[in-house]
Amino acid sequence: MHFTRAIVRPPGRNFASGLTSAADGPPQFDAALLQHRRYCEALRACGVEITRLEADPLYPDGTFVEDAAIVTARGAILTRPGAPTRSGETDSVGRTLRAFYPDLLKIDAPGTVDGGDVCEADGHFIIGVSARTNERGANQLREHLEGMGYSTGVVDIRGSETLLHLKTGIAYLGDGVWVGCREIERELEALGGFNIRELISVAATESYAANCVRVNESVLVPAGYPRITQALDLKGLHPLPLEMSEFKKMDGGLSCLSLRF
Ligand code: CIR
Repeated sequence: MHFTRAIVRPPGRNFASGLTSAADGPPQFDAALLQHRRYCEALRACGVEITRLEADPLYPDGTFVEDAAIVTARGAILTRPGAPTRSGETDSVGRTLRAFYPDLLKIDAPGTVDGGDVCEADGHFIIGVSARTNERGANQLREHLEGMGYSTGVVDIRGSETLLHLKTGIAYLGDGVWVGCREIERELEALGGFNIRELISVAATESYAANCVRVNESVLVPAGYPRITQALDLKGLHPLPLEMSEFKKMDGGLSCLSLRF
């Protein structure tokens, strides 16, 4: 899919008060802002026009905008994030998205969905049931997506100790090429229903880099993971390494920082 737009929200001053399971210490605000700026520059370099939301002190995790919506070529769905402290993030994302998608759909209670649990591969959507996305939410999302003419599949990642979201462990790079950490590989292959021409396995030491993002002719990848970066380069996928250290401290990956469409 060719992207022309992205919605982002820079981290706010209380970013360090968000949710995290990482034990790397609190993120540094100035460094996070700089990393976010570089992320936006990379998106622009890939040909994407950026709409920037204001940081909201009520929502320290609000910079992870991907969790608040599922945005597709045929329509968009506002989620109902699974963490109670994040549920209000959808208000401002919804206001902005309506300018592009007047018929915005939504997930209703008691369903919950985090956008990080939804992975699109050429019109097929894999939905992860996780600690954040429940079965009711996944089913509502399937109905919405299938109503738009897409196909869907569900994978249960609740047994995983390391995957916060489905896309913590996999990324689809187009043309049948996937990136996956070992933990999710088997589930992915068992799921079927979509094209797996090639699966690039991410080493356990580089598992954070499984969350990479294809944006037009490039792949945004976290800096500091030489094996995956080299593998992408060898395949002509144009990796663009971006420093993500401060977002990693808050359990966030590259994909979470934008809604691309
Ligand atoms: C959270 O726990 O909700 C945030 N601190 C991190 C969310 C990361 N989002 C994502 O992987 N899609």
